[in-house]
Amino acid sequence: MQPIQPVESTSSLSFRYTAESLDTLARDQGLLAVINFGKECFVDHASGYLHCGLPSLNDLPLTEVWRSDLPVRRGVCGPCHWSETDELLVVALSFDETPYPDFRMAVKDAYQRLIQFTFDKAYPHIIRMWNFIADINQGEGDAERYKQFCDGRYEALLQRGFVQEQFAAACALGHAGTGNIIYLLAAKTKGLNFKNPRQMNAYHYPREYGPSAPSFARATLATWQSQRQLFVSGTASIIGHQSMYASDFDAQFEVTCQNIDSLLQHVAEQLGECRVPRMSLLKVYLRDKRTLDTTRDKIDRHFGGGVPVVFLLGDICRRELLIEIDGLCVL
Ligand code: 3EB
Repeated sequence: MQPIQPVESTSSLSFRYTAESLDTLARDQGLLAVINFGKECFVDHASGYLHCGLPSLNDLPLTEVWRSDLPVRRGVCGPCHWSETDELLVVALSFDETPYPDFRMAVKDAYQRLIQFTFDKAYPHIIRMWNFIADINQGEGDAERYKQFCDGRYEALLQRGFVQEQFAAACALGHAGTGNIIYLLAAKTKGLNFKNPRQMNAYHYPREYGPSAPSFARATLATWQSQRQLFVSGTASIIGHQSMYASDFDAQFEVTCQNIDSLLQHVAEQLGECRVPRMSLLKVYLRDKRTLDTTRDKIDRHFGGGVPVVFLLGDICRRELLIEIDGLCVL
């Protein structure tokens, strides 16, 4: 009798939160990205490590690590730090707006460079965009920095020929420090974008939210050689286009979780899956660190206790929103 062969599974892309030292991590040949939590917001030009500007509220100092079992190449190209396998590309840049006439122009230039790079490297399909922005709620009316950010991102995407249906999953959070960082995950093959049945597509938000509606999808499914991964966008207490329960944290938490549930159910239906998938990795953004203790319990109760989660202190892009959750779902 032949012995049963163990099933070798090659991971195209995996994510974990770890307390390992950066020196230990650096020895991994398959490293695609290292994301540090903390007040600093920049791409470290020496190591390529990303610093997102949002302090973690977890007990252990965690770092986020992306890796692949496939051969990884990495490099620097102007302001862009990148890493790639044969099927995917990670590209990051940090920027300072001082040389630009306004924040919108700085964001537009950053996005143009990032998109150009994905085209040049022939990974034209954006799967997920992460945006960490200084003082995201600063400025009044259309001059609010988040609205300027939406303008700049939209103009760059439009100029490079993207249409609404191609906008990928994203998150956009603010921090109290200086600097802005954007990083993208892009692929050789197209992702599949999803709407949330409880929410209006963000790119259809009415004019009251700013001159350019936010350019993102509620979730994007990436199909890699070895697995399918659903990237769930930042999700908050918004029904339709309206923020719900402006000053009630507990109610916002409930609406946020219901929104994620309805998204996952919708995705399962669309894909013909008989079971609704569960979240595999979570990020919880809190505007006020005093809500941490209650949130920990609520997260365990809603998503189950075993899901890796980081709690980050950050500003959600609408002033009245107190919590946002995003994450990954391995299908
Ligand atoms: C919302 O649903 C909440 O502008 O990239 C969530 C995810 C939000 C992404 C973005 C904004 C973004 O409108 C905010």
